[in-house]
Amino acid sequence: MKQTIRNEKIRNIAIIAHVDHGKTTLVDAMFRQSGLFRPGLEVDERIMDSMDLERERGITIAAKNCSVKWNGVKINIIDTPGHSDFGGEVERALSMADGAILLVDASEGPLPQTRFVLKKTFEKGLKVVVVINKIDRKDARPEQILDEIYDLFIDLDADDEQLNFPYLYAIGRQGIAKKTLAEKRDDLHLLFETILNEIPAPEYDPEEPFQMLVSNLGYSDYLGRLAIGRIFNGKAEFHDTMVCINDKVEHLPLKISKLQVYDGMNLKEVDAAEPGDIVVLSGIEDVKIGDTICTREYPKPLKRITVDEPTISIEFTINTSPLSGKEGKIVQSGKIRERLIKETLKNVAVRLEQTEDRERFIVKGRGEFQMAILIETMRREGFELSVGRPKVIYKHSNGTMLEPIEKLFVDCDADFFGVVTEKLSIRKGRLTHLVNNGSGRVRAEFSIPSRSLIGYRDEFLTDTKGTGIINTLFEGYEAFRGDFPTRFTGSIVSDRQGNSVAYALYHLEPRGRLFIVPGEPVYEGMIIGEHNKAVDISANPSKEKKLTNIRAAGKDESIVCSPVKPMTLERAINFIKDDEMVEVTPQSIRLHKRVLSLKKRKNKNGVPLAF
Ligand SMILES: Nc1nc2c(ncn2[C@@H]2O[C@H](COP(=O)(O)OP(=O)(O)OP(=O)(O)O)[C@@H](O)[C@H]2O)c(=O)[nH]1
Ligand SMILES: [Mg+2]
Repeated sequence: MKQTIRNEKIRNIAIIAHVDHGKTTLVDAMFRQSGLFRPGLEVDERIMDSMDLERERGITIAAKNCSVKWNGVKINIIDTPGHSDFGGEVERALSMADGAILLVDASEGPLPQTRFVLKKTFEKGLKVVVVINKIDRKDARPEQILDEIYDLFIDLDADDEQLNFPYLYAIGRQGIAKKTLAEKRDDLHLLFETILNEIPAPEYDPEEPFQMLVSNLGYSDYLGRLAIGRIFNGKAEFHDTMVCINDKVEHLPLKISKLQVYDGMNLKEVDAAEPGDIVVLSGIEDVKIGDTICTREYPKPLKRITVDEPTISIEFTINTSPLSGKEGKIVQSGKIRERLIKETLKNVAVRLEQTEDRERFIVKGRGEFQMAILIETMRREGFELSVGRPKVIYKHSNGTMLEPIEKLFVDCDADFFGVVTEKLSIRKGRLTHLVNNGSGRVRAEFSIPSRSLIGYRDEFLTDTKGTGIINTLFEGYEAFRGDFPTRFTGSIVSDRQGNSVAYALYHLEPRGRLFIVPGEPVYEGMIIGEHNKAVDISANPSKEKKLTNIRAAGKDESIVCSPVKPMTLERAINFIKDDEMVEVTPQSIRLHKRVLSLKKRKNKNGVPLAF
């Protein structure tokens, strides 16, 4: 029998939870208490959320590695995002870990993404430590939440050992973890000790040569491509020659030009790395997530990382509007293609499909928010492009069309529940569970097509006056439930190029909701507003008032246009219909018809052609 050993000097953990349950904040506290910052040093909050968009939105988008030391043991931590669109990041992070810290908000309890991440952890057979977090919340109900967590474990078919999970109560923001609620504690020592005692140290076979699974990629101007992953067996040293086994089982030779390990949130260069550690290795350009790096003599690939299939696709094209090239630096299709390929290398949940048209790409992912973040990142990098409406990915089986279905969890005031149910049933949602305990709030569960939820979140917030909460969980594919209109309104479309003027916009206001303010450039086919009625109308937003020399007393209008809610990228991609697109540049977000010319959009009877 093979003898394996554990490297007791290391622990590898992923921190997982539903969105906002306090993962990144807990990592801050772990940093502070493991002596990473010198006392009195001013440190930003949520230090691991280092990307600009993460800081702006207050959420984690990409999983990131770091490490802390406790009692001579190095704990490699992977902070993961909680938003369901970034679920692929969690799956990738778990491939580096031996255990997970599952955070659950002491008031909200286990939510859909808690279930998703816990299920993934069970599939990987990883040990779980439960932390009931934010027990300082006024509405905290930690004991009840513990019961709910048990129920969730049972629901996910946990075995007896898994059901006997270790748990702690915590206030991550204050850096406190304790075993019982009554206990007085003011630090996280118990959390560190629980990690050391409960999470198994990485196991390896001393007979096996070096094997590393590439779980992430990085890039450095000096070193080029960086392969990030865990060493499953063996040791690696600076200058060693190895091979990288890719998805086609080709062996690509490489020489390790630098080896680094995580030290706090930084990287530290080392001469050699041990089995079980997470390393950043340079020396190979052509490496992909899922590849194995191993020795030339005993090349044995590890199991590749698999993640759930994408369910949403979105079309990217070059910007073809008359204003193209004026605001962005990067406009060519080749550059867009290159950038999208780079994204698929880094982000395992994103796929790229090339179409016959060289200027058109189909990007597939987990949700429209993930797509919006990608587009936003690209526009900040100087790209100009056009994108279509997110579409769900259908499948076919035995002649039936199948579509992705989600579980939708609604929590809202009973007063608003009527309008919510009405809207969801138009969208082919089916109520599957309802709890109305008379407290004034209703909790309900619906089974609903994923396509129905594209753009629904905003509407739900409006319908519940911002007080409702919705969460979704991907359930699987089911038979197509039939069509329904995505939008009940039409578009107000500019019929010419020019600049918008207050006079014209003021007179268009009664027709619907405008997206532009006076003085903005417009072009034929550009959508300048939402029409109240279900059809599109053409308008001239640059029409000036005719000057007359007779002034009727009191008739002179001093025109003040109503304020316009600025169009965000997410709203724009959710608003457009299939025959419309969003033009994205570093400075602007404009909506337009796919066919810009009014003449071409209409057939000879003057009726707009269905696209
Ligand atoms: N009351 C209370 N609030 C907390 C605590 N820990 C974190 N928060 C707050 O919860 C919010 C979310 O915290 P994050 O650490 O960003 O949560 P996260 O789980 O990393 O979120 P995602 O990565 O986006 O899924 C922030 O406003 C924190 O200040 C806590 O112990 N108590
Ligand atoms: Mg976070």
